[in-house]
Amino acid sequence: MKKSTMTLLSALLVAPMMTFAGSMMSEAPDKAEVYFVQPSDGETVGQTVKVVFGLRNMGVAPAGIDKKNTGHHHLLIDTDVPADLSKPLPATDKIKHFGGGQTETEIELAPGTHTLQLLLGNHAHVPHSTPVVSDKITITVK
Ligand SMILES: [Cu+2]
Repeated sequence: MKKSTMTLLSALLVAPMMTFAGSMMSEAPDKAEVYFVQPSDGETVGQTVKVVFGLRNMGVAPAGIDKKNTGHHHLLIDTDVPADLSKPLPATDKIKHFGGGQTETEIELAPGTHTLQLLLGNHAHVPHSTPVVSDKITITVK
């Protein structure tokens, strides 16, 4: 097989995959808003922290369920929102997925200052085309 034919074949194989990756992103309604019900920004808390997630103008759906205007929560602990939001969010000890559709959790934090932020992801853990992200709050653990 000629090299040029090989190149063409590779292009044909890769192109649909790129289209697929692009379609992993979902639209979010303009007024969608994610926020912390608790704790509050600046609050001093114990080492076991109850975190309650709030969501307006969108619904919560478990990971894997592709339903318009829904997503599931991700809690970012002591980290920034990833630079590339076109890919599924990684699962790390700083990025917690709530793929079961949970709207609250309890986390253990060491004494000191910590930041928390919420980021909604779609059925495939990809943030929406307009990211639905909360303010980053700072709490003090005593
Ligand atoms: Cu996720």
